[in-house]
Amino acid sequence: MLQALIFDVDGTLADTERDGHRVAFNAAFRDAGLPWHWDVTLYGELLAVTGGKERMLHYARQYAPELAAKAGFDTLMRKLHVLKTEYYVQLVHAGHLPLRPGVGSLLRAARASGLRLAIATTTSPENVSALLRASLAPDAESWFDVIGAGDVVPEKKPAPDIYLWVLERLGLPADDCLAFEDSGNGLKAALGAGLATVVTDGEYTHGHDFSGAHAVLSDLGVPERPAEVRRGDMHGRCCVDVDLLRLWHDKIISKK
Ligand code: XBP
Ligand code: MG
Repeated sequence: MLQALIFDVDGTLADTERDGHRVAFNAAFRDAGLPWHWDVTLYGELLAVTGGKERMLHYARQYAPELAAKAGFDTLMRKLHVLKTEYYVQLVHAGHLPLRPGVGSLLRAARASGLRLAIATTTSPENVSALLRASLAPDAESWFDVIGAGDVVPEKKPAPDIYLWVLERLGLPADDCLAFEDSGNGLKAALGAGLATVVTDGEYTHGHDFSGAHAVLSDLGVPERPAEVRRGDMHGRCCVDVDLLRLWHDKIISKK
């Protein structure tokens, strides 16, 4: 029986990358006096590397190899990431990163129907707390039984580690849950943990390989603007509500 919904954060709960994380990275680079600037296009390419620290290291090795090779570079990256996270949290608290369509209503309805909620994300815990408080509700962190974020696991997405970490702490088998993702890396991670997954793609992930997803939608949909079904057993447009998720889950399990 469906017992829990597990949500990715960046790109799934909210469109946080282009106008959130990317802006925060550039502000940190500026403060550090680094001549680095990640424009919208370059950032879309760098998103192939999950984890902000890992993304900066990847960029430095490619564009500033002499700096990356210097002693103390790792310490510089960690300090830079702390600064970036401060800027990102400020952006979130300023209300610049609203939830995607249908996310708030689905979370509230799921909670009211007794479904458990969890988060499995590559982003840093501070970012999750800030987004839930600013964009969902001041007490929203307590809505989630488990929040798995950032460095709590050695391997980030597309490795399944964060989803396995969350399932273990939920005390549930993957078959009793559904995952929600926005990217190819995230889908791989969820599938790797045995989770049936609903994808809502975005500007940076449209066109990713979503093989294995139960459904691929433009977003979760709202009555005044139902979501576009890009792939799945529905045609046209839909709004993802608890009843539909239970129907999908029953279909998935019956095919096992
Ligand atoms: C997206 C990520 C994160 C963010 C930046 O995470 O890969 O690294 O881009 O956040 P998800 P940090 O889609 O799994 O939510 O700088 O805190 O890593
Ligand atoms: Mg994501």
